[in-house]
Parts: sequence; C-alpha cells; structure tokens
Amino acid sequence: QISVRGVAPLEGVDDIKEAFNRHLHFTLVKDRNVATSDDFYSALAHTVKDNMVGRWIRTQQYYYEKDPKRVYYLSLEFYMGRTLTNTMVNLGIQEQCDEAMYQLGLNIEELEEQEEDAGLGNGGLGRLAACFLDSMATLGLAAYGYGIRYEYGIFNQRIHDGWQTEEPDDWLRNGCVWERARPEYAVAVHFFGSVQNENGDWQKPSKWRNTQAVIALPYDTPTPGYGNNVVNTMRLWSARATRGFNLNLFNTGDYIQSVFDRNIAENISKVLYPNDNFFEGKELRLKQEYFVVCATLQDIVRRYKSSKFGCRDSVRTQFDQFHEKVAIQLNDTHPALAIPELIRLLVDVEGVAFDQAFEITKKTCAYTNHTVLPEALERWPVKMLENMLPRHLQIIYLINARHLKDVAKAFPNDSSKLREMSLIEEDGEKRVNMAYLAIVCSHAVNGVAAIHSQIIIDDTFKNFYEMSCRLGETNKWQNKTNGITPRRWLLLCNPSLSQAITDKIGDDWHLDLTKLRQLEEFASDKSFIRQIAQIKQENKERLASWLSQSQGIKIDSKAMFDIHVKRIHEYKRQLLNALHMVHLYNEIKNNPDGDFTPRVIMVGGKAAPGYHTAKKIIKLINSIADIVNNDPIIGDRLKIVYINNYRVSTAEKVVLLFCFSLLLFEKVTPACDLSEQISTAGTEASGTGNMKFMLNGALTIGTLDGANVEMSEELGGKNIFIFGMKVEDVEAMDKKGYNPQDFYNGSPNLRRALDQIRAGLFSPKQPDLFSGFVDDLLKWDRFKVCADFDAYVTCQEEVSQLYKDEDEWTRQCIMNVAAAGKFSSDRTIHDYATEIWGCEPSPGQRIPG
Ligand code: DL6
Repeated sequence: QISVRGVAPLEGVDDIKEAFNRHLHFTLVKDRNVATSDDFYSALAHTVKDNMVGRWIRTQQYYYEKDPKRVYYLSLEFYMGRTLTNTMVNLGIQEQCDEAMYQLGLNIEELEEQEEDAGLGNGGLGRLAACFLDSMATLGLAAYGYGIRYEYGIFNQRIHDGWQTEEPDDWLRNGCVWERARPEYAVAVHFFGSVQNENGDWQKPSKWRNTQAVIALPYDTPTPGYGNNVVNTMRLWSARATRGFNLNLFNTGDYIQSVFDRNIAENISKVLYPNDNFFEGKELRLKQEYFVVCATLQDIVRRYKSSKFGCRDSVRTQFDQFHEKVAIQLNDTHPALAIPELIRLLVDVEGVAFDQAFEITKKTCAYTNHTVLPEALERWPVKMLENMLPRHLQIIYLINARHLKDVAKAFPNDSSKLREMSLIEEDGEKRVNMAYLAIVCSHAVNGVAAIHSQIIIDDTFKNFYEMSCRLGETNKWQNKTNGITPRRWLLLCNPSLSQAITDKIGDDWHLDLTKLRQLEEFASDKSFIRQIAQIKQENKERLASWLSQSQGIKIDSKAMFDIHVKRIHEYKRQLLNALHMVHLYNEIKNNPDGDFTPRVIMVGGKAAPGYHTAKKIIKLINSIADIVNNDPIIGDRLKIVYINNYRVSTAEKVVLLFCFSLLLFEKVTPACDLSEQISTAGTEASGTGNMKFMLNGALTIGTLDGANVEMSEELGGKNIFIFGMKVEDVEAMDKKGYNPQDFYNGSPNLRRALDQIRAGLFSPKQPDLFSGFVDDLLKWDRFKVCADFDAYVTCQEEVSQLYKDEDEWTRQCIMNVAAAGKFSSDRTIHDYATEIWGCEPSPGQRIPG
C-alpha cells in the first residue's frame, strides 16, 4: 500500500479504535459517558486526519525536492462541503473506520451527519474549484488552492410562509478539525494611501505610502488525492488587524475604541457575498478580492524564490523563468487583481522593468470565464480603485496604454475599436472592465463548455478574439468543459450504484471515468436493469424518509422524482417548471380519471438575499405547492416539494440550523429520476448539476445549453429529452423582436396557467400577489419562458410516457451512466494541465519513497 519513505501505513481497525479513544481523551478531554455526538465526530475526524498528516508533509517535501512547476488556483470561492467521508474514501480507510465505530458501538453515519458544510461558495463556480482540488491531487499535480477563510459561508435558507429568509452560517462555531493556522506565513496587505513615482514615471519602481495595513493569516486544509498518497494544500486567508491598528485612538487614550475598531480590518474575511452570477460592486468585496490576491502572490513569490525545504535564503533572484515554475489560474475575474499585483511586485519590489514584468505576468496567468450574463461581469469604478489601490490603477492605465497600441496595430484605420476595447469604460461613471484586463494579460482564456467557449469568441469578447487572430496569438482561446469528481459524486454519494458498476466492469473507472462506456454492453441485460432499478428505488426511499423526518413531507417513492435543484435565477427558469406544475394540475383536474404518471416535483435552491424576483419565484412555487398538495382530487399523482435546508429538531426542543446546501445535492442526486436543466439557450455557461445527475443514472430534460450539448453528443442524441430554442433561435427571435404576448395568445395552456396565477388561484389570501409578476413577464420575459413553454410541455409528456415503461426507462438510465465519462474533473484538469499550465499529470502514480 505504502511506497512513501517515512510515511506510516494506513491504520487498521484496532489502530483506529485506539486513536479514536486517545483523541476523545486527550484532544477533546471527554470520557464516553459525557461525550456528545459532536465529540465523537471530532474524535473520528482527528483519527482520520492523523492518517493524512504524514502524507501531507511528505508530499510537500517531495515538491521541494523535485521543484516541479506549481499550479495556483485562485478563487474567491471553494465550496468544499463536508470533509470526513471524502477523506476516508480518498485514503481508502472507509471500511476500517466503519468497522471500528461499529465495534465501539457508534453509528458512523450519525457521526458523519455532525459535520458542518464548509459552504464557502455560492454554486457551480465554487463547487468546481473544490472538484478541481480533488482532481489536481489525484493527478499528482503540485497544486494549491488559494482563497478566503470566510467566517460565515453561504447563508442558511429558511422558508417561512413560502418566503425565503436568511440566517447566518456560523460554520466555525465548534471549530474545524481539518484546518491548521500557519501564523509563521502571515503577511501584510496594504490598502489606500498614495503613490510616489520616480520622476513622475509610473513605469519606474514606485513607493506606495501611508497605507492602512491588514494582516493575512493563512489556514491550511489538506486536500488528498485518490489512493496515491498525495496530499495538497488549500490555503485560505483570514484577516487580522495589525498590532498597531488605530494606534492614534490608543495614543489619545481611547483604548477600548481602538480594540473595537480592529473589527474594521477583520471584517474583510467575515462573510461570503451571497451572489451567484451577479456583480454587486461593493467596496468590501473589492477589499476581499485584493486581500486574497495580495497575500497569495507574496506566498507564491516566496515559494518561487526558496526551493529547498526549510531553507529561508533566496535561491532564485531572477524572474525571467518565473512562468516556467508558476502557473496561476484565475477562477473568473474575481481574483483578476492578481495581474496588476504581480506586475507591482515585480516592478516595485523586485526591480524588474515594466515591459518585462508585463510579459512574465502574461505568460504566468490564465483566465477562465464562467458567465456571459452582463450583470455578472465585474466593472469596478475607477474612483474606488484610485482610492483603495492607487498604484494598481496606475499599472492598469499602463497596461491599457500598451494594449491600445496593439489594438491600433491589429485594427488600423478603425478608431471605434479603441473605444470599444479600452480596459477603461468611459460611458457614464468610469470603470475598469475586469474581463478585458484578464484577457489582455493572460496567455490563455477559456470558457467552461464548448458552446460557451464559442459564444465568448463569437459574441461576448469577439473583438478580443479577432485581435488575437490578427496578432498571431494561436491557442490563446480555448475550451475546457467542466467536470465533477467521481469520488464525491458517485463513490461517496451513491455507494450501492458504485458497487453495482464495479461488480460489472471492475474498479478502473474510479480513476478513468471513460471506462463507464463498458456498461453499454449490459444496458439491455434484464437482471442488470432490475438491479439498477432496485438501487434507484432504495435511494428514492432514503430521500423520501429523510424528507419526512427533516421536513415532515410525505411522498410516494414510486412516483417519478422530477428534480430541479440549483441557485434560483431567472435564466435557470424555475418559472418554466412552475408553469408546468400548474399545467399538470389543470390536466388532472380536467380529467380526474385520466391515466397520469405520478410525479413528485422537487425544487430546491437559494436566491441571493437582494434578488427580489428570485425570491418571488420561491414564493410562487410554494404557493402552487400549497394548493396542489392539499387538493384531494390530485392525490399522489402530483406532489410539489420545495426542499429547504432548515430543520427543527423536536427531540432536543431547540431550533437547529443545518447547512444543507451542498449536502442537499449529495442527498438528492442518487434519488433523481428526471433532472431539470432548462436554462434559456446561451445563458448557462456549463452547469455541473447536470453532470452529477447523469452520472447517477437520471434522465435529463434540458435545452441545448452549456454542457447539456456535450451530454447529448456523448449520448448520440438519444436517451435525453432535448426541447426548446437553440442559441441561433434565440438570437433570431431577438433580432425579429420578441413579444411574449404572442405566445400567451397562441398557447391556451400557457394562457390558462398565467391567468390563474395572475388571478390569485394560488394565493387566495392575497389574490394580487403575483399579478404584477405576470404582467411583467408578459411585457419583458427576458429569458423567453413563454416562447419555450409549449415545447417544454410536449417534451414532458414524452417523459411521462417513457416512465411508464420501467425497463426501457432504466435501460436509458444505464446508457446515461455509461456516457458520463467525459464529465470527470480528472479529464478537465488533465486538459488544463497539458494545454494551459504546461505540466504533466501522473494519475495513479504514488509519490516514491
Ligand atoms: O463553471 C462553473 C459554473 C458553471 O457551471 C455555471 O454554468 C455558471 O453559471 C457558473 N458561473 C458563475 C459566474 N459567477 N461569476 N462571475 O458562477 O460557473
């Protein structure tokens, strides 16, 4: 098992029991009689962590010895969820731990339930970063995740009278077993102040003075690879006031106030901004973005300079080879200030000439775009930057000057391009377009699914793409279709399906998901079909019982589980689903004796606290649920569930909040029959929920958007329900002029549903609650819900028909699992490594002793 010098073998059952008891006693200072479930969880977590520590140290030693190119994944979000089970799976000690707990009279599943979700992300972008950490370690890359250790992660959602309210996610209140503070690597981050340039020349090394400093204190969390002894590091920064913070007040005698004011500095890492696909433009957010970038780059440069383990002397003083040792990946533009910051460090601290610093930075950095929605693109006001980061603004102006010369070269005689492509937008308040900055200063730019990467070159960043072509920048514009880690999203969340697959094709698929193709051979095998159907049924029963226990909701587990779980956003069109619910309700009411396929439609997800339309959509779905679920004519043929992450533990007579956001996904994914992926074509960059459901044997109903397109391709266009407008259709409709009223007039089903909502059928206590909402929809309908409604209904009818044929349905589910191999994040990371970062993955290779 172990091929690592100085690393202890993994523990057996007896060792685990012993370590568990030792931790309970010495670490938690408890005996069995008074220990709480949380103590037992912590003792197990410490025991599991012990198995990782030697590997973690050894991996880092190995990197120092070998000095490979380091990959830095910079992200404002890492949506890690729980760590315990994932660590046991990756280390291969799940069975031993299970047995050890059993022998100690404890139920491991109950202990696992004690762990808080590390919800340091909003949705897909943050979860992608977490999947990438798993894959980077599994592929043996010397990689680091860098982000912020938010004290409060994504809020807990509570549904109150159908409306969402938010509660703070105090995830650190009991401490976190997995992290380790590293005060020895704390660094200072400066804000505000003024700049002194040599001879007034911005390009010369300059002094940034009279700043306000904040300390960035790193916390390290190990990120283990799967079965390869590699343990990488995720380093998250926490803000601390400097010792001398607000010394002025202190000196004038207001000691108490000066202590209170430390919060101003420490607020930087207090809370995750809860927006998904939306740019809010708040000063504190800009501080967060610079904070992570500044602290991280100091760390990167320090590591670059000293290559020997434990050595404090600089061994590298030249930076011309920096890009051969360092790759920085920007997870969207949120960490894009890394660009001017790296240039600043090179010019002002290391004495590199500006032009060379620019070239080094460009060869080091790469940018991933995750959205084309204009409201999500970051455009920071020049005034804000000038005040908070004056030297960076100068550097951005210098970059822009260089860039505009290149624009003039690429588009001679077209002065309009200078205005269109300037990094500084001048219409209205002057702003810096961060995507433009990231593009100009990166050697690679990628989208996250093929269709999305095409849209950014055809439309969003067309000018920049064309400029690259004209200046001969080949390979700059790339696609890297997203992926998910098969460890968490199959092995961990669906053990029975995993085992059934392994029984058929062996376990090579753990590290090479394309091996799942071999399942096609068994897709028509009756006994395999029955086995897979049985597994799905058991997973559904488990979800049903969890819903009943946690939310008091009773559902029929034989009904089709039609699941739509993701952030609530107009472009994701939960409203289209809501209209379909109303339509189904009407159909059953019109024909009470008809032969309907019973469905439980589950919707779940959070709306950004300030996103009023999204919150109204949640209220609408809950209102429809209230009427439908209580109508005796409907019975079990249609049930609507809004899954939320709040539960009340009556046993303890206290209100407990559980952070079910990511966990919710882990619970519903294995139980899903039908996965809803119904965004307006051209709006969802990729989606990753779509992949999770496919891998777990759900069928998809979806538009040709994001990664759905590639899912359909992998399925050969079969065994998936595709409906609605394509990107070209949406564009053509926009050109022609879209009028939702035309569809309202042309579709009796749509008209009936909208009229009922408008008239208050689902909000009897407040009949006009949704009337404005419907009126607005019929005026604007930005995401073309009305235009796609009929196609969606027709497609859903096909779904209902197919569900009646259980064997055929299950055969198609198997074909989905078999075709999901492309969507492993191992494949995605392999492609980033070889095509962007310039390093070679070594999957399956253990660190040698
Ligand atoms: O790439 C990860 C994820 C995609 O799967 C989603 O389709 C996309 O909406 C999401 N984008 C964002 C953008 N946030 N910002 N900026 O979260 O990225």
